[in-house]
Amino acid sequence: MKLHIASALLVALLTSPSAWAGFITFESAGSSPLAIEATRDAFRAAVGGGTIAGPNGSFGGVRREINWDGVPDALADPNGLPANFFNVNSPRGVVFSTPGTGFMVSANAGQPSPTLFGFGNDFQAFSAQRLFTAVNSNITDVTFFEAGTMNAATTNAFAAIFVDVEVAALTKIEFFDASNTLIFSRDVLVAGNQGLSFVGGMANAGERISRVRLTSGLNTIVANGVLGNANDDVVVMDDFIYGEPLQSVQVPEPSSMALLAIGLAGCLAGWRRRR
Ligand SMILES: [Ca+2]
Ligand SMILES: [Ca+2]
Ligand SMILES: [Ca+2]
Repeated sequence: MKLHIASALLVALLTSPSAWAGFITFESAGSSPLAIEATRDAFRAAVGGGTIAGPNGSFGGVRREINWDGVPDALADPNGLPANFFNVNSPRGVVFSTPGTGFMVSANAGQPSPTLFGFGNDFQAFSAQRLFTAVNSNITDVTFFEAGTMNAATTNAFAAIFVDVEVAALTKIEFFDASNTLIFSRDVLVAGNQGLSFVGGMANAGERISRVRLTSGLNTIVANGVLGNANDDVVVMDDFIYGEPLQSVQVPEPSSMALLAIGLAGCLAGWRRRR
C-alpha cells in the first residue's frame, strides 16, 4: 500500500506540465541505473504493470519491452540488426527505419568486437549488456504493427532510455499520430558522460501514437569505435517500453452512423422547438 502511494506520488512529481495536452511525461536522469529505475517502474505500472516478460517481451498482452540483450551474436556488432527483427524474428510489433544505413546492437563481452560500440568511457548499459543505435544517423523511427503481422497498429505509450546525453536540446522523443501530426515532443534530460536518461509519454485522453521518432544527439556511430565527427554529442539507446500495439480503430459501422445521425436530428429538432 505504501508502495502504491509512493508510486502515485512519484508519478505526480515526475509529471511535468507541458504544451502537449493529453500526454503524461515520465523522465529522469543520472549517473547509474538506480537513478532512473523508479521512473521506469512508474512508467511500467502506468502502462499495465508487470516486471517479468513473457514470450516476445510481452507483459500480459498489455505492454512490451525490448532490452536488446537477447539479440543473437550473429546479428550484433559488427553485424547489422534487421529493421524488422522485432516483428519477425521476435515479434513485438515494431519495425525501425532511419535516414542512415541501418541499425546495430552492441557486442557482448567475449565477442570479437569491443563492448559498448567501442566507447567504454562514454557508454554504459542499463540492462546488461547490449545497447542499440542507428548507423550513420542520429534518427530512429519506430512504426507499430499488430505483433507478427503487417497490420498497421498504434500504441498509447512509449518510453526509451538514452545513454550519454551531454548536451541539452539535441536528444529528443517525438510522437506522431496516424495523420503524421506531431502530438508529443520532449527533450531528453542531460545525464552527463556515461549517464542514463529515461523519457516516456503516455496518452491519457485516448490519443494513439502511429510513429515514434527518436533523435539521439547530433553525432553518429559509423562503426565500432568510429564516430561521424569528432565533436558533437554522441548518444545511443537502451530499453524501449511501450503499450501493446493495437490495430487502428475501424471507422464506425453504417448502422451506428445512422443512429448517430438520428440522435443529432432529434437534438436539433428539440433545439428548434425551444427557440
Ligand atoms: Ca561521453
Ligand atoms: Ca540492454
Ligand atoms: Ca554523449
